[in-house]
Amino acid sequence: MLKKLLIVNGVSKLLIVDPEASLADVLRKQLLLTGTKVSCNDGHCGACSVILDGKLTLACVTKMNRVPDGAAITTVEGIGTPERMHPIQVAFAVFGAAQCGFCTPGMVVSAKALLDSNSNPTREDVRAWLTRHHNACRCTGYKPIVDAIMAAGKVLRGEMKLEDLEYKLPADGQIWGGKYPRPTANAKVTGTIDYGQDLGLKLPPDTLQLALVQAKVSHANILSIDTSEAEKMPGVFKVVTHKDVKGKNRITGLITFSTNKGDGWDRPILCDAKVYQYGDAIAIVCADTIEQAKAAAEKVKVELELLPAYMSAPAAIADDAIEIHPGTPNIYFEQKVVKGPDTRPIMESAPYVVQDSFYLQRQPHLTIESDMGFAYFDEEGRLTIHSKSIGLYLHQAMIAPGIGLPTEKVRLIQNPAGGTFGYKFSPTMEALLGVACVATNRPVYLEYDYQQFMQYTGKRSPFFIDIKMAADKDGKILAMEHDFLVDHGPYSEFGDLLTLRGAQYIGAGYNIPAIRGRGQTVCTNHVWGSAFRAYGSPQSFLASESLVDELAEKVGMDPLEFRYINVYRPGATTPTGQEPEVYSLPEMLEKLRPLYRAAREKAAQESTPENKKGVGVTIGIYGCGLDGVDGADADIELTKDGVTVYTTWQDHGQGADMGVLGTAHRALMPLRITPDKIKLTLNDTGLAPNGGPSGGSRSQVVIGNAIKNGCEQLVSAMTRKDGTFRSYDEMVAEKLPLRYKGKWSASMNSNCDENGQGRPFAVYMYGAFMAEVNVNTRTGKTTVEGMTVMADVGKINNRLVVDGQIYGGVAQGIGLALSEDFEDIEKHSTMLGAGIPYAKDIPDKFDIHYFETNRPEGPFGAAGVGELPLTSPHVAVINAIYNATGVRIRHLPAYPEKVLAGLKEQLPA
Ligand code: MCN
Ligand code: FES
Repeated sequence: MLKKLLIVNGVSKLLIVDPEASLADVLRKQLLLTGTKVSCNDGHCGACSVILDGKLTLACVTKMNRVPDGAAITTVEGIGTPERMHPIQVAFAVFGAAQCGFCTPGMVVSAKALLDSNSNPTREDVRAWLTRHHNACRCTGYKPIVDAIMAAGKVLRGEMKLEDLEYKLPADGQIWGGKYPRPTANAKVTGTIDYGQDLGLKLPPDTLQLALVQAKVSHANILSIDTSEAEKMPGVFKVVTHKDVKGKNRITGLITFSTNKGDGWDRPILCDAKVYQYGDAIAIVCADTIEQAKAAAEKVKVELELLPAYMSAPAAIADDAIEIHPGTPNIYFEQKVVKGPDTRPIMESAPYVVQDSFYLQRQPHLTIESDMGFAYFDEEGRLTIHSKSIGLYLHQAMIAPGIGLPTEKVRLIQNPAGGTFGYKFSPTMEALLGVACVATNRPVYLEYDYQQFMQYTGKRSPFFIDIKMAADKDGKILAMEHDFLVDHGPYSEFGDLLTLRGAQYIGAGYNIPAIRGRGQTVCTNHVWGSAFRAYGSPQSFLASESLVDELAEKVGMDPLEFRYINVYRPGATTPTGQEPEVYSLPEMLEKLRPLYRAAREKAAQESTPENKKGVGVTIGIYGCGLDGVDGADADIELTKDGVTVYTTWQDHGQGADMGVLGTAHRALMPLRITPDKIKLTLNDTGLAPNGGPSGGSRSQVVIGNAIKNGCEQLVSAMTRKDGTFRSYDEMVAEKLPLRYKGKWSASMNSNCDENGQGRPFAVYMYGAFMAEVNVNTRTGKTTVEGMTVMADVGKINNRLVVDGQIYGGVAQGIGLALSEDFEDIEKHSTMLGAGIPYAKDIPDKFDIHYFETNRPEGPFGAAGVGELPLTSPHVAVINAIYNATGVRIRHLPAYPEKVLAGLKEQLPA
């Protein structure tokens, strides 16, 4: 042990530390300074940044034996507090630079170190600094962070007053449509919000620490599991295996399509008969300390009979492939599309026909926070599970039978989440915590390290797509055919729904009178497919938005003009045969046209043989909601102090708090209450009614409508005959109800049928993307130099949130185009290895143009936004690479070596 005297945030602290412990662990666990976050533990993410003797330092990779005695350390807590925020923190809040907020303390500390060393940096200096210091952010696309640091610099240099930076309520008191900072912003920028890992440090002392015994192979029969040696290890309370699970020991995928050949009960909580993928949980060691739990996990002996591992859809459908789930074929679902007349004669006679094949990779979510949670029995004897779940009631239904408890005996609560981007649509952590808590009857805590997180959480499912399109002599699209495989990994959970997404979005945006298509869902042994932002559409648009460029070229038209004549106009229908609710695409392309022409001209002028510039465009569309009749509940209660909203609008980091507040405040405008009088009681199945999951960009529309409905009921109950309003005391005196049940359902919708035809969503989001790239022909490296987004997300609730959604989603699209993958289970299990984009990888030239078309079915005209920005920006990049070089990348990501190989093919033999 080492005795260290440190000056932490200006205060002397005497500490006895393990020389091998990291500075981050000492700050977090011994000093409870939990503003310093730990995630990658590898120096890749910067969430643990602190200032050590004036130098920006990654605390997770700094061992205590390297920290000098007497060192001065500044953490986020030393920069400012919620009562006295530093200008950097104020700027982060008002620029929307903190979304999930998990990277934010590290960013704030990094910004402080930068401005201490360079009081007047340029935007490029800021971007270079954040990149050099590995400050990664998965939510914001970096631009709001750079904006915030630049503004803070101005205040610090005395060029702007702090009051001018701070948010002020507009004179009319309206926050809808404005830039009100989200309610959690101050806690995020000061590092005072507790995420799951922070709450985990504050659990009762008898909490058991859990370590998983996980498969190190991808497909095997389990012959035996021997826990005897592990049970005898120091500190071990119990080793939980499938034998201890009282219920069905399965997480149900809640199959809703009768044509699915599986039954949805294919995912074990703890493996019993088979291992289906690398990382599958086989046992849980429950011990006093995490070190003891991990040591004992090493001693669990699992005897396996190896089986062939099918690591891609084509491998799993080969003639000699065995069934991964015996009794269910590896192709377990098929979705057809039959729209309009037969396509074959059209393809045979059309003047222009193109066809091609595409592959979109297994994109990892790469949240900065990994996955963790805890469980205990509450005062009513309910198994209570805290996690990052984004579908609390959904997950209750998916895990309760497996654990062996009635759903009402399982209470789920969402912790503040450091990003999910959809992976938390799948419950895994929740079920593991549940069975461990039931088996031990003690509070339990489980955390994945970053490698476990990468290997044992779902990923975007790869699609292999063959596609063909025909156009007439004027360039009007006549017909489309497609055939695709979905590599969904071993678990069926929502795989059918994902396949339907292919049917809904391949070719979306264009009026295509005749379509024949087929999607097949394939069981494989690679990591299971889970929801990922824009679910199913990046795969779909890779195929159709690439092929549309190819068709435009064949017809001899400019890609933007070709799109312009084919996009939805009145009379057009979607691939599912639905009439769009608005027609904003033509106007968007008109607005994009001059920008596009200027960009193409600039690219042509600036291109050199070594640095070729190009411009690509795409359109993107996504529905808001779950298919068919989606609905939500939200309770609105009048209290002595104001109004409380109760619902489950789970917060990934997107800004559920702001969504609820902005919508409720707008709906309660007649009462003229200020936003601070609206209290949010969210995301606890014990306290709030079911708003449904936060997926499918549904919350603003569906939950927003339920909130609006509840608020309207309250306002109506408070209204006197003369139009004035009763006070709380008057409502009580008149014995009028104080709590109102807001409800909404999309009853105008219908599910798609076996031919993929229906009216699945009442409200859609529409967009167009333009990417400007530079391709270095010597290295093959593509750099995105500019992004322009045209977005119709209906009327905007909060501008900061919506801007942030678009910047962040498009940044993930750039990563998808160029660097991100999870194919190699070892190499791609770190943030860096999986290709996370840093600040310099995302352009600073990044413009958004809004088209706020009123949505009659949306609350106050709003559509959703979350998924629009990741529908097709990656294809705009791919189309731009083609425009620059003539190389078309069909198998993503566009690694430099693939671009180089394409360039080589162009050379004369
Ligand atoms: N909003 C608005 N005005 C509109 C539409 C939306 O101000 N016209 C706001 C809403 O109030 C909400 C946000 O934008 O705060 C997103 O709203 P919506 O599109 O309804 O989506 P959800 O709230 O259902 O959020 C989920 C969506 C999805 S599906 C994923 S995945 C996703 C995403 O949002 N994951 C995210 N955005 C994310 N952002 C962050 N930072 N982290 C994630 O994990
Ligand atoms: Fe940066 Fe979420 S706000 S990772």
